[in-house]
Amino acid sequence: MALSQAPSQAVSEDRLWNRHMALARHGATPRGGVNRQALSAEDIEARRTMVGWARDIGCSVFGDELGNFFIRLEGSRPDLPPVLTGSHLDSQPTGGKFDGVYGVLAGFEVLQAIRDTGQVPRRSIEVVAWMNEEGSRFAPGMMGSAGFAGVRSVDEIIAVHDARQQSVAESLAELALALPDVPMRPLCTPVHSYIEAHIEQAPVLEAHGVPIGVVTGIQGKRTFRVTVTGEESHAGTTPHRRRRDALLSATGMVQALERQCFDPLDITRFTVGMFRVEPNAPSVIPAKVTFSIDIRHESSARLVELGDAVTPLCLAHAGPCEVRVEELSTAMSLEFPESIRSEIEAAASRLGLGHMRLLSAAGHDARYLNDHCETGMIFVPCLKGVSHHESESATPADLIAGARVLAEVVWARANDAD
Ligand code: HGY
Ligand code: MN
Ligand code: MN
Repeated sequence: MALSQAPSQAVSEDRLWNRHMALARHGATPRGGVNRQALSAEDIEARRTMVGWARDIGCSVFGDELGNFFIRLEGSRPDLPPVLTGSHLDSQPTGGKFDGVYGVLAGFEVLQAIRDTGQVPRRSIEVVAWMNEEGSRFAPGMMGSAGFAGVRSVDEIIAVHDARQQSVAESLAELALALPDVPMRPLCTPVHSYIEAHIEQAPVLEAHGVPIGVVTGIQGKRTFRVTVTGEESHAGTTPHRRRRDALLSATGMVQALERQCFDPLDITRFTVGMFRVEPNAPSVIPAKVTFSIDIRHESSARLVELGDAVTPLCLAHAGPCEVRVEELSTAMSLEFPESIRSEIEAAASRLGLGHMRLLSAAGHDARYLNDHCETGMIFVPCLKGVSHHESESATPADLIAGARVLAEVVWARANDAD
């Protein structure tokens, strides 16, 4: 292997694809998707696989108290803050093989390519798998990156419970028991810059026939949990005038919120993805309904208006029930620095790859790194823009193209003069 070969020329399309298929076995679903929720047994096994791969190429691995997982390629100046890349390994319950995983494996492919060329970067380079980006098991998502960046406290994060009342703290203890040979290090270590590669999860790149997305920023997002409390009673003997039906009140709230968020320009994104009825029995009037709200908009001002209307609307439709509205996360629209955006563009141009700038409608851990260090994102197309679905797909050629651009940017930043 030529020693002076650029890492972007040493990445391997087959190796990258095969690693995606190997990790997809952890939490594989019968319909070809992945259910690998945060800190689940499947998530732990995917990490175990990556620990093996990392050690096979001479990299070291680390964890932190929030379950973030790091793979480190030592540089000639290990005292300098590293260049960080990566994403997440956890998935939605009916997730796909590429959401999050691509950023972790593209970063790892860059490390292996650098090793294969026999070169040593000046700065160390680390690949991270953030804990619980998706927020499907423990809400809200992006816990690992938010904790790393100091946006959420450790105490707040580890106290969150899943639907079976298991806490993040208990799950982190299970992780530590399962992978005892992954050394721990302090939560927030200095970082020179962070670049995350991700599938676009929307159809823009595919529609334009462009292989590389230079991500300009991430649209804002506010999430809520609403708890409606009524009273269970007999479906056959309880007259309407005596009912405190939590489901009727909750559905009234959802319809009112949908009307409030209706947007003729179709820019507003309003979703109730989780709706839990208790006791959920056909002949019992629902005593309690818990539902989620996910509102997104590229205009922060509009997002403030929409989010601020949630509580008054829920109260107005409570009827005979009580209602509790908790805002779980509040994240305004953000822009990535021009410095990294233009480096990604220049890298794509050097490699002869078409590229275009676009805003991310999906959320990413890069949100929280953006206030911590110079941060940027690289998108690659996915089939029909479909994601958070078991049919999520991408092509080996698009995946390796993104990895080449990532290699160019990471290698340049790891060898910068300052
Ligand atoms: O919901 C999101 O935007 C991310 O894919 N978890
Ligand atoms: Mn993701
Ligand atoms: Mn996702």
